[in-house]
Amino acid sequence: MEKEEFKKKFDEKVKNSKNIIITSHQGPDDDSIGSVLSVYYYITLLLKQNAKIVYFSEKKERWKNFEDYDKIVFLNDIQEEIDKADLLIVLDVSSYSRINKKRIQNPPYTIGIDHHKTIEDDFDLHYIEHKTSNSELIYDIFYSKEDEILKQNKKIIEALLLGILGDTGNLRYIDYTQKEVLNKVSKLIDLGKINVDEFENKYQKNDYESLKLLGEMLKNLKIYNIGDWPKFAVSYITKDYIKEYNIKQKTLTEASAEFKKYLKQIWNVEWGFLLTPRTDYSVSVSFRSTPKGINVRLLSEKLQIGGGHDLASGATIKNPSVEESLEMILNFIKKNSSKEFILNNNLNNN
Ligand SMILES: [Mn+2]
Repeated sequence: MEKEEFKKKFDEKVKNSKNIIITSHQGPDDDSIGSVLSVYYYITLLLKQNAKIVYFSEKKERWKNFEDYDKIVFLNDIQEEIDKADLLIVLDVSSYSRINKKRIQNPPYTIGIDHHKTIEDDFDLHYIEHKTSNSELIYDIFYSKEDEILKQNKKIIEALLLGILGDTGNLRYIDYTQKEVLNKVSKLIDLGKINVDEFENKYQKNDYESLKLLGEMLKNLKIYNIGDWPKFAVSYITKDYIKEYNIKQKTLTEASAEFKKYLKQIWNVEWGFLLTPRTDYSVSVSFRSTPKGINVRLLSEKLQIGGGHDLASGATIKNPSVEESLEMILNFIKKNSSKEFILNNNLNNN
């Protein structure tokens, strides 16, 4: 379906609906929040209809400086809201099971906009196109010809930028086939008179505790050189440390996300992993690799602890001890050759 045809049907459906719910995947990221807000603005400001944004998720502080973030309702179960709706709009995901605790039952007419390759459910009206972000796609469909509206409503520009910058890692993960996103960002920051540094400072923040914990991860960082394996980096946080400093799960998640970037940023080190304790007496392992490193999906599969992508995988070891879990992985590496794990540009990153 063409963009224009989709937009026409979308407008028509919205105008004929009384109770519209907008949602996205649980555990929202910047693109998810940018998507729901920018579609909410399209419906309320341009189509002059009412809509409600609901999430099955916990509310995060991160977006508190965005206008209308406080209008988003975060619930432990959104089925009841969906039962009342006659139109459901699902953004940045195409699945009835990833938007609620349990799979949505008896959904009303559903419209989806998604930039991902994996489509779990076919919605009644669906627009799918592979773009850097769902927010870029929303700009293409609803706002590319609305310069005046954007100029008058900086909050729409900020929602779109939030999503685009989020899924492109502040425009770092763009390849030449996606170069047109730069023109769109250029136009958006011009229309909104945006100072990018100032804008990013609205929400790209860490808690003090998370940075202190990141410091502990960096302190524990070690480089290993074993057999024929490419050099690798390892760090960990022990259960004792978590207990002693009363580290919250949220802090651990935030610090881990920040630390994982460093695993790929050391000269001559192409892969690595981070071990952290879980609350359920197991240990979580996050593997990262560069294309010159090893297939970390295969490694976690061979260790029989997890899976994921070739360059990023995750695992759970059913042992409460971080130290013993590390020993287990190191023993496997010592006993096995790296041969079958070395990446030969046969990457599969879907
Ligand atoms: Mn996205």
